[in-house]
Amino acid sequence: MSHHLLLATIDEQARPLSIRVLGAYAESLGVRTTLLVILRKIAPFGSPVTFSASEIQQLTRFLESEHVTHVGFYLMTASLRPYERLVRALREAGFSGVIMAGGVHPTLCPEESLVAGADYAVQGAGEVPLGLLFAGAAPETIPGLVWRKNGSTVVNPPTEAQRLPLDDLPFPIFRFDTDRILVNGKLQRLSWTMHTRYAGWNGLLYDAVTSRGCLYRCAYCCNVYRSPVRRAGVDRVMRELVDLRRREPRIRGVNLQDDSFFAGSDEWVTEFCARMKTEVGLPFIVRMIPRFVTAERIALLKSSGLRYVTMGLEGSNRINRTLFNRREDRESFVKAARKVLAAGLPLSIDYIVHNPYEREDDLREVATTLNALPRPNWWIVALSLTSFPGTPLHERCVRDGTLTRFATDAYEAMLNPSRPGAYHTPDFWLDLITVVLRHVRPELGAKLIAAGPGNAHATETVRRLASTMRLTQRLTSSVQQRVPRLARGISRVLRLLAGRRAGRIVDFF
Ligand code: B12
Ligand code: SF4
Repeated sequence: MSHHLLLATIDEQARPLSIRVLGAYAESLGVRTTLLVILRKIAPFGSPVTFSASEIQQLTRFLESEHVTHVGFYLMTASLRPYERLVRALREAGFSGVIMAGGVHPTLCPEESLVAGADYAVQGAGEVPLGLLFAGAAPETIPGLVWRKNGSTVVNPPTEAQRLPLDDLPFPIFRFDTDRILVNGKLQRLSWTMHTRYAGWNGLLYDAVTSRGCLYRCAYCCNVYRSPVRRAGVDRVMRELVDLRRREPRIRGVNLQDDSFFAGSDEWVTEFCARMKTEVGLPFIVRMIPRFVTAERIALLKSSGLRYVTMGLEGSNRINRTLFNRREDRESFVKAARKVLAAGLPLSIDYIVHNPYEREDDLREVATTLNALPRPNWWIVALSLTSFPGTPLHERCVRDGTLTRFATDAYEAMLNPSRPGAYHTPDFWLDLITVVLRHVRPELGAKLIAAGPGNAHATETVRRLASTMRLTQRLTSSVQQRVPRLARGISRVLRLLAGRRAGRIVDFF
């Protein structure tokens, strides 16, 4: 019987990069592959992701009618429990094919990822284990495979053999009307229209990875590939993007998802830039690591299409050093951020909030750091600290007994600060750092920071400014979705009004 592999993911957005990459490899082996995106909001504490009887029925019908022989799930930590429920339901509904999981969570926590009713889990890169499974290899010979033997769980250690040269991998699947999406209770074809509705950025950006691994070891991070970073040759990257342009001219840009794209050698970056401009001609986004930012690199990347940069500040110097194990500090961050902004590029800054280890001094330092940046071309993406099992941060929190002080939970409420009674960053600092500072002049910023939450007038000012600015953001993004062409103008007017208000307030201080 011929194989049919359904590769699935549970995600907030229809951007299934991992299964696109793995699915392309399965197809290159001659295995018919269909991708399935199960769209779900990240759950808040106490409201687990569940599946309705009708959803299970539609999935089971699909598995039957399309003769699916293997179901493979990509798992982040937060998808483990929903996956467990789904496996139970599919088995109860009579599905008898192979069920397995891979991805970041099985790599971090292999044993628990082999849930009841499933056959296998895979630790590390999935291409080689998947190929061996389809070739009928004995489980004990498959690197990274997690399987059962006489009722107990066996974890085969991952090996070097799993690390295929990135240049040899086929281009990720990127197609419409073949794959499926389960959204609003209905299993539907993943068409271009669905993609533009659910993929974020109106579906116009193509997610790509050119490397695996990261030079750093931040204590909260689940980067399972670590150092050394393995990178595809520029030629392989260009062929993928040129092919994309030919097959999908509706794509308007590339979102490079590499953890440390910017840490590539000067030669790699220079060749990438030259060929991106001449051969691909699409604008792109990258994540940057502050110490690797130089004015020359920024200029080079900008001239070849770089439009927008994401970079992490994450915490104060004390938090970065003593808790996060980050090698970057506020000096390296400000230096790099200024270079990005001086080049006229918008900068999105990741910052970690609701950290039970933070103190007032840390928050004041972060606010002061951000207040040193020229306005208005930057903003904060606030991420709630989540302690993921398998990370050094988690080990420390278990030792310290602090897990229940976290407002998030890796399994039940990943990045969603909803645990009752847990620690939250005080509103004054949260509003000032994540919303207000970038909209007000540095003099007002400095006054608010110096006044602090103990000053009733400063507290009221920050609260009022933050609520006006949040309303502005909500209005702009709602207009953006409905009438994209009007959004920029409306946003400018609203910002001007908010700015006037802030101007009146600075006079008051
Ligand atoms: C791109 C990316 C995204 C993309 C695409 C997601 C995806 N993976 O398809 C988007 C933007 C959607 C995304 C969103 C989020 N992400 Co994200 N993301 C990444 C990133 C940077 C790269 C993942 C990737 O595609 N790599 C390339 C592929 C080819 O490698 P891979 O994923 O490891 O897959 C290989 C193996 O794992 C295995 N494999 C994978 N699936 C399967 C399935 C089977 C059956 C088998 C056998 C093998 C197998 O084979 C693959 C090929 O070798 C990772 C960091 C990282 N380096 O992993 C974070 C990461 C996965 N994200 C993370 C998080 C927290 C999020 C968000 C919560 C972030 C946010 N702020 O909103 C959301 C949550 C989305 C949700 N579930 O609702 C965390 C997950 C932590 C955890 N323990 O769960 C990570 C690890 C970041 C980190 N450093 O901590 N993300
Ligand atoms: S720099 Fe980013 S990807 Fe690398 S270890 Fe730190 S958080 Fe993870």
